[in-house]
Amino acid sequence: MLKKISHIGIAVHDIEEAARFYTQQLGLTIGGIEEVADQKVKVAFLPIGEVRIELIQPTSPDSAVAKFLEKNGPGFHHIAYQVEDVAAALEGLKAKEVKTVDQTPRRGAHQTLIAFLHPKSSGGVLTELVQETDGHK
Ligand code: CMX
Repeated sequence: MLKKISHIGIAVHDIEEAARFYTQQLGLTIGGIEEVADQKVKVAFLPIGEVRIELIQPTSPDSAVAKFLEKNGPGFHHIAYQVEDVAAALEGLKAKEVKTVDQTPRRGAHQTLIAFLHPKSSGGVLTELVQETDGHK
């Protein structure tokens, strides 16, 4: 079902400030910054090999990421796996009694379809499934 790791999400208070470590000290390049209004976040992707580091900054105090930052401070937030068909993967996992955050897929950054599994079902690791669509950037 899983094809590869798509990205690793890191929660940050300020993308520009956090990105300095990845660009100036680790030598990565920002592939783009995008607002995902639906999730009340702004994200920056920094490609490394086939994987991307995703810096996530909340754009509203009631964003899930704002709540995470309040409780834990900045740091690792989620892992995202690429799948061929996110709706089918979600149904398959629900049938295996995995608790999901999303009941159906929704739009993610870069014209992807995404769904989150609940950390209570995955050993405390927030897990995202990602399907690239035709318009994927
Ligand atoms: N990793 C691990 N555990 C997490 C977590 C995370 N990133 N975020 C929240 N939790 C835990 C909390 O610590 C809490 O645990 P306890 O019950 O043991 O205290 C539990 O999940 C519930 O957390 P909460 O703060 O009460 O928040 P909610 O129930 O409102 O929401 C969650 C939790 C995971 C459902 C919500 O954060 C969510 O929907 N996340 C997915 C959406 C998201 O993060 N989008 C931004 C990503 C951007 C992108 O890549 O597109």
